[in-house]
Amino acid sequence: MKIYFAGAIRGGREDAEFYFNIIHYLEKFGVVLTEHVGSTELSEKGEVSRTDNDIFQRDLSWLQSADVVVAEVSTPSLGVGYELGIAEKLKIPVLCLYRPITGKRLSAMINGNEKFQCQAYQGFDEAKIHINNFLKQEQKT
Ligand code: 6K6
Repeated sequence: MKIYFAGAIRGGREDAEFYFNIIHYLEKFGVVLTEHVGSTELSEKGEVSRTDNDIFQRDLSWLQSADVVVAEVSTPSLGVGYELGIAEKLKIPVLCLYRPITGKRLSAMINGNEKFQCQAYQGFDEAKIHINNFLKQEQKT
């Protein structure tokens, strides 16, 4: 199974450790195409050796080849929102994980989209349950 993981980069790297743990867990189920998104060494500046156009072209072709998309959407990100819109149009199943934070609400364009499975979680164990349920469903289809 090819898994496209989406998480904020220029949107902010506060949650990089969550991404890292989720990606590590997803690797039990298949290949995570976007493993670098979880790198705790990368800053909001991102990879310096690639142009933005290289990144865009590469990520878009990975997204087109993905069987499922798992996104961590607690930190709002234009790039992640764009990827989710494309995934919907490509009919790729999407799981959006987020941690409810007082005073912040997930965008209605994500939470209100019935094509996406949006699941709140508090800790990593809860995130794993949502991932298990989502991937179990997708493995059956
Ligand atoms: C790699 C690691 C950190 O920074 C980089 C270089 N930049 C990117 N590399 C790979 N994918 C990227 C990069 N910048 C954005 N993306 C894609 O958009 C990822 O797949 C993320 O899911 C999403 C993040 O978008 P922003 O708007 O938060 O940057």
